[in-house]
Formats: sequence, structure tokens, C-alpha cells
Amino acid sequence: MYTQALNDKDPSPAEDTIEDPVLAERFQSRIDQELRIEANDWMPAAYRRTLQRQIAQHAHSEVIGMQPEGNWLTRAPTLKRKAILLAKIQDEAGHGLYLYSAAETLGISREEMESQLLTGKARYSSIFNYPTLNWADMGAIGWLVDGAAIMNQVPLCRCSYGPYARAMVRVCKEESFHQRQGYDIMTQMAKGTAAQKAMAQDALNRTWWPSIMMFGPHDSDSSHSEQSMAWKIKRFSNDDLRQKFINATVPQAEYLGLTIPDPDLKFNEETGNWESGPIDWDEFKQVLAGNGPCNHLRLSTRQRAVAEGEWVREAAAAHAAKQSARATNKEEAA
Ligand code: BYC
Repeated sequence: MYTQALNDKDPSPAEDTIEDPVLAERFQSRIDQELRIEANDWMPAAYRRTLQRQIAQHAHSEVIGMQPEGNWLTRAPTLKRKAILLAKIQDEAGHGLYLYSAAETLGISREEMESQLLTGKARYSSIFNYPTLNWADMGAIGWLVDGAAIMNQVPLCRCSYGPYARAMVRVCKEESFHQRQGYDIMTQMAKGTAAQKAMAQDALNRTWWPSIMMFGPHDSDSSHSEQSMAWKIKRFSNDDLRQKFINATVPQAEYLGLTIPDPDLKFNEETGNWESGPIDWDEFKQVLAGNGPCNHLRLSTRQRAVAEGEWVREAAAAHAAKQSARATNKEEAA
């Protein structure tokens, strides 16, 4: 009913640049009551832009995130591991599609989002600008990167924007399988030969800090957090989620008999938190500025895939047009 009242006043998303204080107050009150905002509801222009940015970045991350793992598909150690890895990568393509669709409900087109990615205008998660150098990296990505993703994404199932929140429910279920398959690889390798255990430790050494950085800058440096939390897009701050992740992961590393590469990591009896040493934010900034070890490779690979896939999209569109013309002819003949 409330949705209807908002829509009666302003049915056009284009008009949401007019910041009517009454609409703005009703909007915030709706959020405060834990009611979902839907695509046709009135929303402040900045809320729309924030979601377009975050959901598109998230979709791009899923799509670019297929590359580091794709690197090991042809070299998976067994047929079973290959099939599992392939299924995981396909899930990521699917997540990208749900998320692009969720962003489209906010009035941005798939073409525009793709163009922002291909021209380097849009961000995607910093983590995917690192190389995958040995098979154990597939384990470390599943365990740590998908583990960090779950920590960040489960609260997004309660995001105030309905289409994003609903997309996240299925994404999170699949991420949970991804995390388990990663931890399973790490378990096998950590309990294998000395050489396998060394590969697992090497993968942990290289993946730990970039995974910690996935949660974004410290709260004090996060430009969007305060507003996004007031709008209930974000439910927890970057630092809170990072801390939850560290607390959950330290005992998992202990179980594996692996060492987290942080000599300053210590348990605080009072808070019950594992406190990490300083994070190298210069490295994070460099990666965001396009200077990470694989930024250029990731973007150029995506640009090439889009160019080489052009004929497939053209053929699919021609086939769809033919099918639709046939269906129309049949209807007219009947
Ligand atoms: N990487 O104010 P802040 C996956 C940017 S996919 C790059 O805290 P916000 C997976 C941020 O965009 C994982 N940029 O921002 C896939 C902002 O820049 P702009 C992806 C980052 O949005 C395949 C600036 O820093 N998950 O799991 O409030 C295989 C200031 O930050 C990063 C999502 O996208 C970063 N790590 O919070 C395996 C989840 N961090 O735009 C796994 C949805 C920050 O002002 N996104 N920046 O130029 C979010 O939850 C939030 O967007 C973030 C950042 C927590 C990431």
C-alpha cells in the first residue's frame, strides 16, 4: 500500500532527481521499517546511482572472477576436480547474469554496464587482479575469496533493494558450495605430501592479504559506507565484516596446519577478536588504479572475449528472430 502511495505521487523513475522532501522522508521511513524498495518505487537519485554502481561492480567481479580459475581448467589434477571447477565457473557466469539483470531494473542497460567495464571506467573486485600460480590457488580462492564473498554477501540478502536482495539468496547458496570445494582442495593438499603442503602454504601466503582487502578500505576511509548503511544497502561496515572473516578463518587455518602470513596476528581475550597486523593500503590503491599484477591481462582478455563472441551473439539474435517470425506466421495461419 505504501509503495502504491509513493508511486501515485511519482510514477516516473526519471523524476526522481527532484528531491521532494516528503517523498524522501517516506522513502527513509520505509527503509527504517525494513520494507523493501522495488524497481517502480520512488527512490532518491543517489540511492539509485549507488545501487547501479555497487550491483554492476559486483556483476563485473563475477564475470572477471572466472578468469583466474579458468587458467587452471585444462590442468586440473583429476577429471572430478575439473568437473567441479567447471561447475563453479559456470555458477559465476550465472551470478553475473542475475546481477546485471538486477542492475537493469534500476534503469541502466546491460550495454552501458559492459561498456563501462571494457573501457576501464567501472571497478571490479581488486582480488581478481592477482595471478593463480599453482593448483592450490584454486583451493585458496574457494576457501578465502569465496569465504570473504559469503561474509560480505549474506547480509546483502537483506539489502533494502528487493531485486538485489532476492538475487543474492541464490548466489549465496552457490557461494557456499564454492567455499566448501575450496576448503576441500586445501584439506587434501595440506594433508598430502610435503610438496603438496608447501603448495597449499604458498597459495595461502599469496591470497591472504588480497582477501583481507576485498572488504574495502577501513571504515574511516570508506566514502560510501555511512550513507549505504543508513539506506540499509550495507548492513555491516567493511571493518566489521573483515573482522568476522578473520575470526572465522583463523581456526580453519589451524585445522589445516597452515600458517596465516601475518606475524602480528594475535587473539584479544577481551574482545574475542583475532587482531590483524597493518594492511598494505598502498598495494590496494595501486591495484584499484590499474597497476596490479594482472589488471591489464584481465581487461584485455575480457575485451577479446567480447570481440570474438560477436558472431555468436549475432547468430543467436538471428535465430531468435527467425523463431519469432515462424511463431507469428503460424498464429496468423491458424
Ligand atoms: N575492489 O566506500 P567504499 C566474488 C572501492 S565477487 C575494488 O567502502 P562500498 C567472486 C569502492 O568501489 C566479489 N574496489 O565502497 C567471484 C569505492 O570506489 P568508487 C565482489 C573496491 O561500495 C568469482 C571505493 O573503493 N563482491 O565474490 O561502500 C569467483 C571506496 O570504498 C574494493 C561484491 O562486489 C575492492 N575490494 O563498499 C569467486 C559485493 N573495495 O566506486 C568469488 C558487493 C572498495 O567510489 N559490494 N572498493 O570509485 C560491496 O559489498 C561493496 O561495494 C564493497 C565496497 C564492500 C566491495
